[in-house]
Amino acid sequence: MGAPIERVELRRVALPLVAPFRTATVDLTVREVLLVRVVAGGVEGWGECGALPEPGYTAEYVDGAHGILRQHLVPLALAAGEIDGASLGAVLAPVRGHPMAKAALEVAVLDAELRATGGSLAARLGGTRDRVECGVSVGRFPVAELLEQVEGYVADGYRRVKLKILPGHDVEPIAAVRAKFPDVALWADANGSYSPDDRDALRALDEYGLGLLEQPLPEDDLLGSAAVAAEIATPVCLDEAITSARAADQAIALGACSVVNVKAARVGGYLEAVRVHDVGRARDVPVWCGGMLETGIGRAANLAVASLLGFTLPADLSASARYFARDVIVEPFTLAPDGTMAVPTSAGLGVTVDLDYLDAITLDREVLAP
Ligand code: OSB
Ligand code: MG
Repeated sequence: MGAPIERVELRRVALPLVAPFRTATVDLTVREVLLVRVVAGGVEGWGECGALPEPGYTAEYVDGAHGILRQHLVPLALAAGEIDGASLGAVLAPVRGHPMAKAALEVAVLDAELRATGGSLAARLGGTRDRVECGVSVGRFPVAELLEQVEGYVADGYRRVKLKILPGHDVEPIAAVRAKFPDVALWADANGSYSPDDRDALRALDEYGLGLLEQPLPEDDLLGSAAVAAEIATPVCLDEAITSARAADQAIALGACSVVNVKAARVGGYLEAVRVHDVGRARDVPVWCGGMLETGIGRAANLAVASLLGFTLPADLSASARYFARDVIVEPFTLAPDGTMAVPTSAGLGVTVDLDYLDAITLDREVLAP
């Protein structure tokens, strides 16, 4: 099935962020991002790698993803002959780990395949909604600035606000936002920064009516997460810990979470993200689409997967302008006043890459061929 890959371009670009993004584990003012451009059967496809420049969120980082793609993943794909999105996973399986690098190659292959046949990625994944409910993930700021940021996002219409917290920087920002916006749907994301000994601090968050608390403990502490989930009223959601559909199934079975953040980058691709979604549906656990501060290329793919019916909570999918003064696609993504974004409907990712702008912000570009 499919066509042999003729060539693969690995391109690194840098986009300044409109506001800094600081979490317990990440500190960014520029989004440096690795893009993958595949040509198969004479048709081009694009993918975006979720990896950040530093290995603070998970172990992957831009240089590492670039290296594993150049040295291992792309050569395997080029040597595989006829290939498509569905068969790529088995071709890449000899490489352990590196889910973000694999996901970037997978989505580029899917985009090329779908642009050749005319279907949208959303339809290919089984998505049925034409609009997705959107939230916004806000980095850490001094409280006055945080309130200003949140005020802008609430005015824009975002359906919920997610705050980044860590021990010692939790109650103050949460209480301030809750006091000023009593009705806003509010979530908190700890990025694994608490320890099981911080139970009192975590219990203290129950007062603020949070919709969920994301990844309170380190990613490998599922039993600890189950203990926290049993002890606090706020629903526990896992992000970093959910590395596959199997991991999701086991985390839910253990009681480690009652909500799952689905990020295709973190689970190795959009096809596995659909399987995580299916686990959520089978176990009656709500899932929602997380993000990695993607450009319009990755955002298009996230909108496609978020259009599946099991994604029942607002996504970390915000308008292009929330991240960048200028996005890398010709038609930037915009938020409707009702807090939704349209799912692209044309072939593949359904977006047109702005090559002139991309060239202007390119740091490095290489082309690999058989
Ligand atoms: O933990 O969800 C996270 C961004 C980079 C790394 C980790 C996370 C995030 C976000 C951003 O929260 C969500 C977005 O893309 O808007
Ligand atoms: Mg998170």
